[in-house]
Amino acid sequence: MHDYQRDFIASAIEADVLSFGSFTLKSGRISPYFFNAGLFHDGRTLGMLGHCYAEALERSGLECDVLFGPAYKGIPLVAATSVALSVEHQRNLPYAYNRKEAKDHGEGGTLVGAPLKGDVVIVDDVITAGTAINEALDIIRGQGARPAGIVVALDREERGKSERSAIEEIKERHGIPVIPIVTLSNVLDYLMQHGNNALQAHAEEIRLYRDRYG
Ligand code: OMP
Repeated sequence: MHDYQRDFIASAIEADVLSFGSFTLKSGRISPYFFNAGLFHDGRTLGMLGHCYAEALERSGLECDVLFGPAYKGIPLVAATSVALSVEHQRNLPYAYNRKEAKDHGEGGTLVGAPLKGDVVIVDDVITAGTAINEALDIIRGQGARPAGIVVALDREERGKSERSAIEEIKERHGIPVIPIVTLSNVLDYLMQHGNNALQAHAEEIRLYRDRYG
């Protein structure tokens, strides 16, 4: 694990972005942990998030023309990532995001920001079963652009609708990479190495969940 990944997990635990208990997911599964990126909601942690997404993207070597943040949670993420890419990596990329409801006055439409052209990288929070990301892929293709890859905060390493993980399904079906800042395995390693007894007990529950759905 790199330093930025360790710092990311520590910040997520500190801000309750990564929390433990019993959570019903979008897929209906009951999970012993939940990752709520919306709780990174101040300037320092948003800056840290942008730094981590930019780091993951740079290290992947993935090239693209535009960044896209799916509404709603992807919107601050894509903005923070583009700032970090420009300031820390001298890579000034245009970015865009969508509205959930089409605007019927003013400039109209559902897309805001740079035109979606060429190779587009999606910046999103979490992929579990892959439903949310398929909508974003449709939006990009609908504009005549090409999805080039997806950067996410956490890969939950969970099965999608079939026996393979949702991320494996996306990679295979769309032929694009999915780049996480951290995986569930990174989180488990961190909890076992740096966590107190309570956090290590949560790690055990998460392992059981992974045995069932991973
Ligand atoms: P899928 O559409 O099933 O891939 O689920 C992705 C969405 O689930 C995310 O965009 C979140 O809204 C939500 N989610 C989280 O934010 N964090 C989690 O730990 C788990 C989920 C989830 O419901 O699966």
